[in-house]
Amino acid sequence: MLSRFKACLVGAVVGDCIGSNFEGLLAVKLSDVVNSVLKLEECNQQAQEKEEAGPSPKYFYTDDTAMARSVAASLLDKKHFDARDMADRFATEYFNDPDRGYGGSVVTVFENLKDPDLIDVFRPASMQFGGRGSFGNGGAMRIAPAALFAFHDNDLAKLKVLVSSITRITHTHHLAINGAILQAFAVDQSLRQQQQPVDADEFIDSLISKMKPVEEESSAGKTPADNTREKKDGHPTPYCYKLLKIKELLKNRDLHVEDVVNELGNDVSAFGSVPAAVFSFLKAATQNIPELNGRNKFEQTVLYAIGLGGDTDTIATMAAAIAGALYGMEQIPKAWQIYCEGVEDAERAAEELFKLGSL
Ligand code: F2R
Ligand code: MG
Ligand code: MG
Ligand code: MG
Repeated sequence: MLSRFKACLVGAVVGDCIGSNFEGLLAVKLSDVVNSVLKLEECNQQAQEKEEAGPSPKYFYTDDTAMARSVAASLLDKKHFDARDMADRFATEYFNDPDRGYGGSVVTVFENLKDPDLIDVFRPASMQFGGRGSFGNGGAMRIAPAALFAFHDNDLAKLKVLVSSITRITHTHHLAINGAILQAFAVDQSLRQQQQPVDADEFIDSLISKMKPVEEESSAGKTPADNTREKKDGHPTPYCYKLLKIKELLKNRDLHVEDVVNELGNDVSAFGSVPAAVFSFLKAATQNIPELNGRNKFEQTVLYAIGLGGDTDTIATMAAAIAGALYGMEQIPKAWQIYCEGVEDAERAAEELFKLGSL
C-alpha cells in the first residue's frame, strides 16, 4: 500500500510534467507523446552508460502539482482540514511562483485571499463569475493527497466533506466540487481495488453508486439558472450520466479519440476533464492500445490521457493519480521519475500521509 500511495502522488506529478508539454493543443498525435517520453528514456540510458550523476529535471510541473503540494503540506502539518492554513498556502505558493500556468480567473481568488482583513476564506471563491463560482478543474486536479489523507478512515462521507471544503477555497460551482469528489472517489476506489485486471463495468457502477447521492443532494433546491450546464447536458446527475457514457465508450471496439472528446470533453472545466481522466484509466486498464504496445498499464494511462489533447496536463495528472494508486511505483519508469520536477517531494509527502494513517 505504501508503494500505491507513493505512485498516486508521483504519478500525478509525472502526468502533469509530461502532459504540460501538450496543454492547449486540440489534436495531439500519440506518436508525439511517445516521443516526448522516449527523449527522457534515452537521456537516462545515456546517463547510465556514461555513469553520470542524475542531471537536472527537463519537464516542469505546473499549477496542478503546485496546488496539490499545498494540499498535502497543509494536511500533514495540521493533521486535519484547516481552511485558513490551506488558503494561505495556495496564495503564498502562487505569489512566490506565479508562472506555473494557473487558470485565468483563479488568480483573482489568490489576490483576494491576501487581504489581511479577510474573515471568511471561502468568500473570494464564492464571488467568482458573478457569484456562480468557477467550474474549472482546479479543485479536482489537486485533490489526490486528500484521498490519501482520508484513506485509513474508510469513510466516504468524511472524504466528501474534506474534498468539498478543499475545493471551495477556490471553486464553489457544484460541477467543480462534484468533479473533485468524483476524482477523489476514483483514487480511493483504485487504492482499494484488489484484483487485476480491473472490471470496468464494476468500477464504474461502484462510482455511480457513490456519486448519485452526492449529485442528487447538490442539485436539490437549485434554481434552473444555477444549473446552466446541467440544463445544457440535459441531465440532473451529469457526472453519473458521463460515467454511464464511459461504459458505452469502452464497449466500442472502433473508438476514435474524437468520439471520446465529443462525449466526455477535454477542456479546463471539471465536467469536461474528470470523466476523461477516469476513462483514460479504464481504457488502459482493460484494453490493449496498439500504439502503446510494450508500455505497462501506468504508462499507457498517462500517454493515452495526453493523447486526448486539450487540457492534457490536468487530464494526465488526474488519470495518473488513479492509475498510480492501483499499480504502485514499480510501474512508473525511472526516467520519468528522474526528469520530472517535484517527484522526490511527492514521494516524501505520500510516505508521510501513509504514516499518518498508521498513527
Ligand atoms: N490555465 C491553464 N492553462 C492555460 C494555459 C497555461 C499555459 N501553459 C501558460 O503558462 O500560460 N491550466 C491550468 O488551469 C486549469 C485549472 O484552472 P482553474 O484553477 O479551475 O482556474 P479558473 O480560472 O477558476 O477556471 C479556468 C477557466 O474556466 C472558465 N470558467 C470557470 N468557471 C466558469 C464560469 N462559472 N463561467 C464561465 N467560465 C468559467 C474560465 O475561462 C476560467 O478562466 C488547469 O488546466 C490547469 O492546468
Ligand atoms: Mg497545469
Ligand atoms: Mg491543465
Ligand atoms: Mg485520521
